[in-house]
Amino acid sequence: MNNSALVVVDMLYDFIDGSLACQNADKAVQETIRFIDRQTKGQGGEDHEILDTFPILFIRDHHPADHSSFKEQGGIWPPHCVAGTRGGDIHEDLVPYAKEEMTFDKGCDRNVEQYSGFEGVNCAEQSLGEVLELLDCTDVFVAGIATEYCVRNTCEDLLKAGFNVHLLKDCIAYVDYDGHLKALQEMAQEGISIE
Ligand code: VGL
Ligand code: ZN
Repeated sequence: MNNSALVVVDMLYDFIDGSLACQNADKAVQETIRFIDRQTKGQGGEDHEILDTFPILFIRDHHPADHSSFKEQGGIWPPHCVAGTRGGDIHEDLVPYAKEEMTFDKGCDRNVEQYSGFEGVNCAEQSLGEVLELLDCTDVFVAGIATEYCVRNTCEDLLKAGFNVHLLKDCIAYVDYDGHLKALQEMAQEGISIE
């Protein structure tokens, strides 16, 4: 039997309307909600047991204020997703789906750039990969921001760990359109299913 889950990568305000606002971000958020509704609602639109039957895991870029990836520290990015600021918060339309123990933070160590969310950790110090294993997942759907960075690195780590990876192409946002297309093409060649 196939067990599916959804991983939502970095749908955080700094990547949507903040310091690192990405193209297609608003649409990606709304399409992600539509995808969730399709998985979790019956034909009549009635709510099923959303979170128990279809796990939704959230990744958060979650940096200290002096993270090494920031320009002032010699990195390449403007400051973004600083822990405790609005820029690091999950979009409000997705908050109803985000359980604390299903929320995984990455980039918390000032010295480490961590694009992949695979080793992000929840409030119980469990990693995303560990929780997907505990849930007996075989198939992981991925939505999020940004295609070329966190989405790609997370998808590749999931694939390496043996999951079937389904990247939802309407549910992702990007820094650069050409970079996005190139990343999609390369991921498809690697065995990630673009849907
Ligand atoms: C990301 C830039 C900087 C990402 C994180 O999650 O895609 N991009 N930090
Ligand atoms: Zn970051």
